[in-house]
Amino acid sequence: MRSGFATIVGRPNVGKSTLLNRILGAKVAIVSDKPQTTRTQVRGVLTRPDAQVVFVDTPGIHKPRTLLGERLNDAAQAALGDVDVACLVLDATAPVGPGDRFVAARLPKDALVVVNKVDAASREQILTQLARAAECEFDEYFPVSARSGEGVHELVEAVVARMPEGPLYYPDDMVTDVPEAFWVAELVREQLLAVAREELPHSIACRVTEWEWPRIRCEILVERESQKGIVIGKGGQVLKQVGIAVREQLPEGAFLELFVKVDKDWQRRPKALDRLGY
Ligand SMILES: Nc1nc2c(ncn2[C@@H]2O[C@H](COP(=O)(O)OP(=O)(O)OP(=O)(O)O)[C@@H](O)[C@H]2O)c(=O)[nH]1
Ligand SMILES: [Mg+2]
Repeated sequence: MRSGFATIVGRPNVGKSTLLNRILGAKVAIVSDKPQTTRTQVRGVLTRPDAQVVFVDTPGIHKPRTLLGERLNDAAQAALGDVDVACLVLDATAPVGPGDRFVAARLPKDALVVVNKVDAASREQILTQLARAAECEFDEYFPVSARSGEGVHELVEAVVARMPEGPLYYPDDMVTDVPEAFWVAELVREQLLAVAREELPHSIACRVTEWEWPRIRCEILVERESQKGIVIGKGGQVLKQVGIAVREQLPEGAFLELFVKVDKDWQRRPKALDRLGY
């Protein structure tokens, strides 16, 4: 039996969480087209007869502008200590830039490089990205599409091959350690991210405050009064659609209550961040 930990890192929006979900064949991390979607480490457990790999998805490493940003970077950085394999994810459709090099500089030399989104890139783009990535002199390179699954099998085999012999760290039927209430709050945030624009995605936080099955109460925090109206929508339309979309992903019978609250500048306040688990 081989077992161990593999961390997935990269700058925001390169597709780390999509990749984690694809590897597991299950949705354990929320995804959006806005940067800084992931705000905590998310563990996804892949168990097979010969191996167990705990994949750790992380927040995209970026230049922080708020305390939240600093905490996101810290969470990603912390996930790099004491792992068996580090996977650096790059976006095949965007040039390798200073943001990627900043992350690369923090990785061990035996990291695996994943060039993601090959479904949306030309052959030329993919080759250029691989050549750029090769300048960092890492061990192995994998062109993949987290969206279609192309190349993901090869990546997983390479990760498994690098795992040392070891015990099961998690029960073999466990796919993630994300607590249920936290997950529901994430699903609500995912729906809001899909409709939010500009600064709003960063200003939204969600927290389940009551769980008396089938009744779940989830608070949506925004930072300013003006953002409240956008989240609620005309005649409550936005909230209503969010509720419908989230309920579809919950066990039948769930009764979800959504409340919007202004928590001024929560992104910059240590206590507010602690309370949210960031
Ligand atoms: N075309 C294409 N799009 C992808 C692929 N993987 C991810 N995406 C898209 O890229 C965007 C970002 O995906 P995420 O998985 O949220 O990216 P992330 O790296 O986890 O982002 P952060 O959590 O913000 O750091 C989403 O719109 C995804 O649908 C891929 O293989 N192909
Ligand atoms: Mg993510």
